[in-house]
Amino acid sequence: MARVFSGIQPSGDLHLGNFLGAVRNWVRVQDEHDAVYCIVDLHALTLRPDASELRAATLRLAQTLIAIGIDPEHSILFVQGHVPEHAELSWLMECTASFGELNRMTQFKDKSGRTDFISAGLFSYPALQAADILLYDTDLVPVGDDQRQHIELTRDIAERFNNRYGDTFVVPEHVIPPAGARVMDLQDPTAKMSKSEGEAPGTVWMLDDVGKIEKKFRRAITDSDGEVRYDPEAKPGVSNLLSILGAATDREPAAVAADYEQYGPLKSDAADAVISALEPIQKRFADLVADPAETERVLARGAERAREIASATNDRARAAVGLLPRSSSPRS
Ligand code: ATP
Ligand code: LTN
Repeated sequence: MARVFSGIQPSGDLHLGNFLGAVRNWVRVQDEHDAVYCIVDLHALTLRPDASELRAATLRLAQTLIAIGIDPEHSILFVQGHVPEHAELSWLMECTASFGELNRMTQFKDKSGRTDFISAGLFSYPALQAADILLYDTDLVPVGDDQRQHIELTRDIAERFNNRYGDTFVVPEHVIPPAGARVMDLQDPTAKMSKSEGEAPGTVWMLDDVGKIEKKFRRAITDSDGEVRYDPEAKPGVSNLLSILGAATDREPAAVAADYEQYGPLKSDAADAVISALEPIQKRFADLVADPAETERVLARGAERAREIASATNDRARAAVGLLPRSSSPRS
Protein backbone atom coordinates (compact mmCIF):
# COMPACT_ATOMS: atom_id res chain seq x y z
CA MET A 1 0.00 0.00 0.00
CA ALA A 2 1.33 3.44 -0.89
CA ARG A 3 2.29 5.60 2.08
CA VAL A 4 0.56 8.96 2.47
CA PHE A 5 1.91 11.66 4.79
CA SER A 6 0.65 15.15 5.53
CA GLY A 7 1.01 17.78 8.21
CA ILE A 8 -0.90 20.73 9.56
CA GLN A 9 0.09 23.49 11.97
CA PRO A 10 -1.68 24.03 15.30
CA SER A 11 -1.78 27.74 14.54
CA GLY A 12 -5.49 28.18 15.32
CA ASP A 13 -8.82 26.53 14.55
CA LEU A 14 -9.35 25.14 11.07
CA HIS A 15 -11.22 27.03 8.38
CA LEU A 16 -13.07 25.96 5.28
CA GLY A 17 -9.89 26.16 3.16
CA ASN A 18 -8.04 23.72 5.42
CA PHE A 19 -11.05 21.42 5.30
CA LEU A 20 -11.82 21.43 1.56
CA GLY A 21 -8.22 21.85 0.42
CA ALA A 22 -6.53 19.38 2.72
CA VAL A 23 -7.94 17.47 5.68
CA ARG A 24 -11.13 16.24 3.99
CA ASN A 25 -8.86 14.49 1.50
CA TRP A 26 -6.81 12.98 4.31
CA VAL A 27 -9.96 11.17 5.40
CA ARG A 28 -10.79 10.12 1.84
CA VAL A 29 -7.42 8.53 1.16
CA GLN A 30 -6.88 6.77 4.48
CA ASP A 31 -8.73 3.56 3.59
CA GLU A 32 -6.72 2.71 0.51
CA HIS A 33 -3.38 3.96 1.85
CA ASP A 34 -1.03 3.57 4.72
CA ALA A 35 -1.63 7.06 6.12
CA VAL A 36 0.44 9.12 8.58
CA TYR A 37 -0.85 12.52 9.74
CA CYS A 38 1.16 14.94 11.81
CA ILE A 39 0.28 18.01 13.87
CA VAL A 40 3.35 20.14 13.25
CA ASP A 41 3.82 21.99 16.52
CA LEU A 42 7.52 22.67 15.85
CA HIS A 43 6.56 24.48 12.65
CA ALA A 44 4.09 26.62 14.61
CA LEU A 45 6.99 27.89 16.75
CA THR A 46 8.38 29.75 13.72
CA LEU A 47 5.81 32.48 14.45
CA ARG A 48 6.26 32.64 18.24
CA PRO A 49 2.81 31.57 19.49
CA ASP A 50 1.88 32.04 23.13
CA ALA A 51 2.84 28.81 24.98
CA SER A 52 -0.55 28.13 26.54
CA GLU A 53 -2.33 28.89 23.27
CA LEU A 54 -0.06 26.48 21.43
CA ARG A 55 -0.74 23.75 23.99
CA ALA A 56 -4.51 24.24 23.69
CA ALA A 57 -4.44 24.56 19.89
CA THR A 58 -2.48 21.31 19.53
CA LEU A 59 -5.06 19.32 21.47
CA ARG A 60 -8.00 21.03 19.73
CA LEU A 61 -6.48 20.29 16.34
CA ALA A 62 -6.14 16.60 17.23
CA GLN A 63 -9.79 16.59 18.34
CA THR A 64 -10.83 18.36 15.14
CA LEU A 65 -8.97 15.88 12.93
CA ILE A 66 -10.55 12.91 14.71
CA ALA A 67 -13.97 14.61 14.44
CA ILE A 68 -13.45 15.09 10.70
CA GLY A 69 -12.92 11.36 10.37
CA ILE A 70 -9.22 10.57 10.72
CA ASP A 71 -9.32 7.09 12.22
CA PRO A 72 -6.41 6.77 14.67
CA GLU A 73 -6.89 3.00 14.89
CA HIS A 74 -6.09 2.71 11.23
CA SER A 75 -4.00 5.80 10.34
CA ILE A 76 -1.18 7.16 12.46
CA LEU A 77 -2.06 10.52 14.04
CA PHE A 78 0.69 12.16 16.10
CA VAL A 79 2.34 15.39 17.22
CA GLN A 80 5.65 16.30 15.55
CA GLY A 81 7.32 17.38 18.82
CA HIS A 82 6.73 13.90 20.28
CA VAL A 83 9.05 12.32 17.71
CA PRO A 84 12.54 13.80 18.13
CA GLU A 85 13.76 12.40 14.79
CA HIS A 86 11.94 15.28 13.02
CA ALA A 87 14.16 17.94 14.56
CA GLU A 88 17.25 15.82 14.06
CA LEU A 89 16.70 14.99 10.40
CA SER A 90 15.77 18.63 9.83
CA TRP A 91 19.40 19.59 10.42
CA LEU A 92 20.56 17.15 7.75
CA MET A 93 17.95 18.66 5.43
CA GLU A 94 19.18 22.20 6.17
CA CYS A 95 22.64 21.06 5.18
CA THR A 96 21.29 19.61 1.93
CA ALA A 97 19.05 22.53 0.88
CA SER A 98 20.75 25.67 -0.40
CA PHE A 99 20.25 29.20 0.91
CA GLY A 100 19.10 30.23 -2.58
CA GLU A 101 16.40 27.55 -2.67
CA LEU A 102 15.00 28.49 0.73
CA ASN A 103 15.15 32.14 -0.24
CA ARG A 104 12.87 31.51 -3.23
CA MET A 105 10.00 30.13 -1.14
CA THR A 106 6.94 32.32 -1.54
CA GLN A 107 5.51 31.29 1.86
CA PHE A 108 8.64 32.70 3.52
CA LYS A 109 8.29 35.94 1.57
CA ASP A 110 4.61 36.25 2.57
CA LYS A 111 5.05 35.36 6.23
CA SER A 112 8.27 37.31 6.78
CA GLY A 113 6.50 40.39 5.43
CA ARG A 114 3.79 40.02 8.09
CA THR A 115 5.92 39.65 11.23
CA ASP A 116 8.33 42.07 12.87
CA PHE A 117 10.58 39.28 14.21
CA ILE A 118 11.71 37.01 11.37
CA SER A 119 13.08 33.87 13.02
CA ALA A 120 15.74 31.73 11.39
CA GLY A 121 13.23 28.90 11.80
CA LEU A 122 10.76 30.67 9.52
CA PHE A 123 13.45 30.68 6.83
CA SER A 124 14.48 27.04 7.28
CA TYR A 125 10.85 25.89 7.74
CA PRO A 126 10.79 23.87 4.46
CA ALA A 127 13.82 21.82 5.61
CA LEU A 128 11.83 20.64 8.64
CA GLN A 129 8.89 19.93 6.34
CA ALA A 130 11.18 17.83 4.10
CA ALA A 131 12.30 15.89 7.18
CA ASP A 132 8.65 15.28 8.15
CA ILE A 133 7.87 13.79 4.77
CA LEU A 134 11.08 11.86 4.10
CA LEU A 135 11.17 10.16 7.53
CA TYR A 136 8.13 8.07 6.56
CA ASP A 137 9.23 6.81 3.10
CA THR A 138 6.29 8.80 1.80
CA ASP A 139 4.90 8.24 -1.68
CA LEU A 140 2.11 10.83 -1.69
CA VAL A 141 1.57 14.14 0.10
CA PRO A 142 -2.02 15.47 -0.01
CA VAL A 143 -1.92 19.27 0.42
CA GLY A 144 -3.58 22.45 -0.80
CA ASP A 145 -2.16 24.33 -3.75
CA ASP A 146 -0.10 26.72 -1.57
CA GLN A 147 2.20 23.83 -0.54
CA ARG A 148 3.19 22.81 -4.07
CA GLN A 149 6.51 24.69 -3.91
CA HIS A 150 7.47 23.10 -0.57
CA ILE A 151 6.82 19.60 -1.85
CA GLU A 152 8.86 20.31 -4.97
CA LEU A 153 11.72 21.45 -2.76
CA THR A 154 11.37 18.25 -0.70
CA ARG A 155 11.76 16.23 -3.90
CA ASP A 156 14.86 18.22 -4.88
CA ILE A 157 16.40 17.73 -1.44
CA ALA A 158 15.65 13.98 -1.49
CA GLU A 159 17.17 13.58 -4.95
CA ARG A 160 20.26 15.59 -4.03
CA PHE A 161 20.74 13.59 -0.83
CA ASN A 162 20.32 10.28 -2.70
CA ASN A 163 22.86 11.40 -5.33
CA ARG A 164 25.38 12.52 -2.74
CA TYR A 165 25.09 9.68 -0.26
CA GLY A 166 23.37 6.80 -2.07
CA ASP A 167 19.71 5.80 -2.13
CA THR A 168 18.26 6.74 1.26
CA PHE A 169 14.91 8.43 0.72
CA VAL A 170 11.77 7.75 -1.27
CA VAL A 171 11.09 10.76 -3.52
CA PRO A 172 7.48 11.81 -2.80
CA GLU A 173 4.80 13.37 -5.00
CA HIS A 174 2.17 15.92 -4.06
CA VAL A 175 -1.55 15.34 -4.49
CA ILE A 176 -3.55 18.53 -4.98
CA PRO A 177 -7.35 18.09 -4.95
CA PRO A 178 -9.20 18.90 -8.19
CA ALA A 179 -11.71 21.09 -6.30
CA GLY A 180 -11.26 23.21 -3.20
CA ALA A 181 -7.48 23.40 -3.54
CA ARG A 182 -7.57 27.14 -3.09
CA VAL A 183 -10.46 28.53 -1.10
CA MET A 184 -10.38 32.32 -1.10
CA ASP A 185 -11.40 34.78 1.60
CA LEU A 186 -15.10 35.66 1.25
CA GLN A 187 -14.38 39.37 1.78
CA ASP A 188 -11.20 39.50 -0.29
CA PRO A 189 -11.44 36.80 -2.94
CA THR A 190 -7.97 37.61 -4.27
CA ALA A 191 -6.40 36.36 -0.98
CA LYS A 192 -6.51 32.76 0.23
CA MET A 193 -8.61 32.01 3.27
CA SER A 194 -6.04 31.80 6.06
CA LYS A 195 -5.77 30.83 9.72
CA SER A 196 -3.58 33.77 10.55
CA GLU A 197 -6.13 36.40 9.54
CA GLY A 198 -7.68 36.39 13.01
CA GLU A 199 -11.40 37.11 13.29
CA ALA A 200 -11.68 38.18 9.66
CA PRO A 201 -15.32 38.21 8.42
CA GLY A 202 -14.24 36.49 5.20
CA THR A 203 -13.00 33.36 6.98
CA VAL A 204 -15.46 30.52 7.65
CA TRP A 205 -14.29 28.53 10.66
CA MET A 206 -15.12 24.85 10.90
CA LEU A 207 -16.60 25.44 14.34
CA ASP A 208 -18.71 28.48 13.34
CA ASP A 209 -22.39 28.09 14.19
CA VAL A 210 -25.11 28.02 11.54
CA GLY A 211 -26.00 31.70 11.97
CA LYS A 212 -22.42 32.86 11.48
CA ILE A 213 -21.88 30.71 8.42
CA GLU A 214 -25.09 31.99 6.81
CA LYS A 215 -24.14 35.60 7.57
CA LYS A 216 -20.61 35.23 6.16
CA PHE A 217 -21.93 33.78 2.91
CA ARG A 218 -24.71 36.36 2.65
CA ARG A 219 -22.13 39.13 2.94
CA ALA A 220 -19.59 37.51 0.62
CA ILE A 221 -18.13 39.91 -1.94
CA THR A 222 -19.29 39.24 -5.50
CA ASP A 223 -19.36 41.94 -8.19
CA SER A 224 -21.82 44.28 -9.83
CA ASP A 225 -22.58 42.67 -13.21
CA GLY A 226 -24.91 40.04 -11.75
CA GLU A 227 -23.72 37.25 -14.02
CA VAL A 228 -23.03 33.76 -12.61
CA ARG A 229 -19.99 32.45 -14.47
CA TYR A 230 -16.88 30.52 -13.39
CA ASP A 231 -13.97 32.79 -14.24
CA PRO A 232 -11.51 33.16 -11.32
CA GLU A 233 -9.56 35.96 -13.06
CA ALA A 234 -12.44 38.23 -14.01
CA LYS A 235 -14.92 37.17 -11.31
CA PRO A 236 -12.95 36.01 -8.26
CA GLY A 237 -15.78 36.36 -5.70
CA VAL A 238 -18.45 34.50 -7.68
CA SER A 239 -15.93 31.86 -8.78
CA ASN A 240 -14.91 31.27 -5.16
CA LEU A 241 -18.56 30.64 -4.21
CA LEU A 242 -18.90 28.24 -7.15
CA SER A 243 -15.70 26.42 -6.13
CA ILE A 244 -16.85 26.09 -2.53
CA LEU A 245 -20.30 24.80 -3.49
CA GLY A 246 -18.69 22.50 -6.09
CA ALA A 247 -16.15 21.13 -3.63
CA ALA A 248 -18.81 20.60 -0.95
CA THR A 249 -21.10 18.73 -3.38
CA ASP A 250 -18.40 17.04 -5.51
CA ARG A 251 -19.20 18.89 -8.71
CA GLU A 252 -17.20 21.00 -11.14
CA PRO A 253 -17.58 24.76 -10.42
CA ALA A 254 -18.39 25.47 -14.08
CA ALA A 255 -21.20 22.88 -13.97
CA VAL A 256 -22.55 24.42 -10.75
CA ALA A 257 -22.66 27.84 -12.48
CA ALA A 258 -25.19 26.53 -15.01
CA ASP A 259 -27.78 26.08 -12.20
CA TYR A 260 -27.82 29.76 -11.13
CA GLU A 261 -28.94 33.06 -12.53
CA GLN A 262 -28.57 35.17 -9.41
CA TYR A 263 -26.06 35.58 -6.63
CA GLY A 264 -28.57 35.28 -3.73
CA PRO A 265 -29.51 31.60 -4.28
CA LEU A 266 -25.88 30.71 -5.03
CA LYS A 267 -24.81 32.20 -1.70
CA SER A 268 -27.53 30.46 0.30
CA ASP A 269 -26.94 27.09 -1.37
CA ALA A 270 -23.20 27.40 -0.74
CA ALA A 271 -23.91 28.17 2.93
CA ASP A 272 -26.33 25.20 3.21
CA ALA A 273 -23.85 22.80 1.64
CA VAL A 274 -21.12 23.94 4.00
CA ILE A 275 -23.42 23.71 7.03
CA SER A 276 -24.47 20.17 6.23
CA ALA A 277 -20.84 19.10 5.79
CA LEU A 278 -19.78 20.74 9.07
CA GLU A 279 -22.68 19.94 11.43
CA PRO A 280 -21.84 16.26 12.09
CA ILE A 281 -18.18 17.17 12.57
CA GLN A 282 -19.08 19.81 15.15
CA LYS A 283 -21.16 17.25 17.09
CA ARG A 284 -18.31 14.74 17.21
CA PHE A 285 -15.89 17.49 18.20
CA ALA A 286 -18.06 18.42 21.21
CA ASP A 287 -17.96 14.78 22.42
CA LEU A 288 -14.17 14.61 22.09
CA VAL A 289 -13.66 17.87 23.97
CA ALA A 290 -15.50 16.34 26.91
CA ASP A 291 -12.78 13.68 27.29
CA PRO A 292 -9.34 15.22 26.59
CA ALA A 293 -7.49 12.31 28.24
CA GLU A 294 -8.73 9.99 25.51
CA THR A 295 -7.23 12.22 22.77
CA GLU A 296 -3.96 12.42 24.72
CA ARG A 297 -3.84 8.61 24.77
CA VAL A 298 -4.47 8.49 21.03
CA LEU A 299 -1.60 10.92 20.43
CA ALA A 300 0.80 8.99 22.68
CA ARG A 301 0.07 5.79 20.80
CA GLY A 302 0.40 7.61 17.47
CA ALA A 303 3.84 8.92 18.46
CA GLU A 304 5.00 5.43 19.37
CA ARG A 305 3.92 4.03 16.02
CA ALA A 306 5.40 7.01 14.14
CA ARG A 307 8.70 6.70 15.95
CA GLU A 308 9.17 3.10 14.89
CA ILE A 309 9.18 4.19 11.26
CA ALA A 310 11.00 7.50 11.75
CA SER A 311 13.90 6.15 13.78
CA ALA A 312 14.78 3.56 11.13
CA THR A 313 14.89 6.20 8.38
CA ASN A 314 16.78 8.65 10.55
CA ASP A 315 19.41 6.01 11.36
CA ARG A 316 19.79 5.28 7.65
CA ALA A 317 20.32 8.98 6.90
CA ARG A 318 22.76 9.45 9.81
CA ALA A 319 24.84 6.51 8.63
CA ALA A 320 24.74 7.72 5.01
CA VAL A 321 26.26 11.13 5.85
CA GLY A 322 28.93 9.60 8.09
CA LEU A 323 27.69 10.22 11.63
CA LEU A 324 28.96 7.56 14.01
CA PRO A 325 26.26 5.27 15.36
CA ARG A 326 24.95 6.19 18.81
CA SER A 327 26.10 3.01 20.48
CA SER A 328 24.68 4.03 23.85
CA SER A 329 21.23 4.56 22.39
CA PRO A 330 18.94 1.58 22.04
CA ARG A 331 17.67 3.02 18.77
CA SER A 332 20.89 3.26 16.72
P1 ATP B 1 -1.58 29.97 8.11
O1 ATP B 1 -2.52 31.07 7.76
O2 ATP B 1 -1.19 29.90 9.58
O3 ATP B 1 -0.46 29.77 7.13
P2 ATP B 1 -3.14 28.08 6.77
O4 ATP B 1 -4.57 28.42 6.92
O5 ATP B 1 -2.45 28.38 5.49
O6 ATP B 1 -2.40 28.66 7.99
P3 ATP B 1 -1.81 25.57 7.17
O7 ATP B 1 -1.69 24.91 8.48
O8 ATP B 1 -0.61 26.26 6.64
O9 ATP B 1 -3.03 26.56 7.13
O10 ATP B 1 -2.35 24.53 6.08
C1 ATP B 1 -2.92 23.30 6.33
C2 ATP B 1 -3.39 22.70 5.03
O11 ATP B 1 -4.50 23.45 4.54
C3 ATP B 1 -2.34 22.72 3.92
O12 ATP B 1 -2.36 21.50 3.19
C4 ATP B 1 -2.76 23.86 3.05
O13 ATP B 1 -2.37 23.68 1.70
C5 ATP B 1 -4.26 23.84 3.18
N1 ATP B 1 -4.84 25.16 3.01
C6 ATP B 1 -4.60 26.26 3.77
N2 ATP B 1 -5.32 27.31 3.35
C7 ATP B 1 -6.05 26.86 2.28
C8 ATP B 1 -7.01 27.47 1.42
N3 ATP B 1 -7.37 28.74 1.56
N4 ATP B 1 -7.55 26.71 0.43
C9 ATP B 1 -7.21 25.42 0.29
N5 ATP B 1 -6.32 24.77 1.07
C10 ATP B 1 -5.74 25.48 2.06
N1 LTN C 1 3.91 23.59 5.64
C1 LTN C 1 2.61 23.01 5.77
C2 LTN C 1 2.45 22.15 7.00
C3 LTN C 1 3.36 20.97 6.93
C4 LTN C 1 3.25 19.87 6.04
C5 LTN C 1 4.33 19.00 6.40
C6 LTN C 1 2.39 19.54 5.01
C7 LTN C 1 4.44 20.76 7.72
N2 LTN C 1 5.02 19.58 7.41
C8 LTN C 1 4.54 17.82 5.70
C9 LTN C 1 2.61 18.34 4.33
C10 LTN C 1 3.68 17.50 4.67
C11 LTN C 1 1.64 24.15 5.80
O1 LTN C 1 1.99 25.25 6.13
N3 LTN C 1 0.44 23.89 5.48
